[in-house]
Amino acid sequence: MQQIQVGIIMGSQSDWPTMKEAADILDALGVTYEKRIVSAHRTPDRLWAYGKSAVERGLKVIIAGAGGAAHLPGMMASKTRVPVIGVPVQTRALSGVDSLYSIVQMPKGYPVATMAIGAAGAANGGLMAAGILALSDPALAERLDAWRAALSDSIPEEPQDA
Ligand code: RP5
Repeated sequence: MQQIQVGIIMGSQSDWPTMKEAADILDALGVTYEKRIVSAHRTPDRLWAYGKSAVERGLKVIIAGAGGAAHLPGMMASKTRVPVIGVPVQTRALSGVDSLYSIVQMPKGYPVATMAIGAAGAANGGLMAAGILALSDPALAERLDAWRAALSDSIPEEPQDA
């Protein structure tokens, strides 16, 4: 069985449409991952067990998405030294600013690499994880360079009429 490199975790099933953006990027780049619902509030024991075993299970990066009182990324960063990328999920009540503030203001000592709110943040979380892994994986580095070049090439020089 292939070693899982990235853990994509989220606070709720309702976060999956956002976090799938990260999974799609990892699929496109050939990075192995698992996806799990791990809620800081509803399944705290699951959070603890996941964080406690992350290093021994060989995870290299964790992408954690949550919305509202979004404590999952920070709590995971407290429990494991595996780098945690935080994705603030967009909420209806406060548009995800609540999620962003909950994730980004970590106390000194336990960092979370916080992405933008919503789908772009989740996709960038996937790219950030791939970039970290590419430092020690030349084949992945080549695929990531090609992905970036293709995106660049897809941008027209002139705007078109609608
Ligand atoms: C958070 O509460 C989750 O990360 C989710 O973004 C938000 C709402 O969860 P549900 O009520 O949709 O399950 O814990």
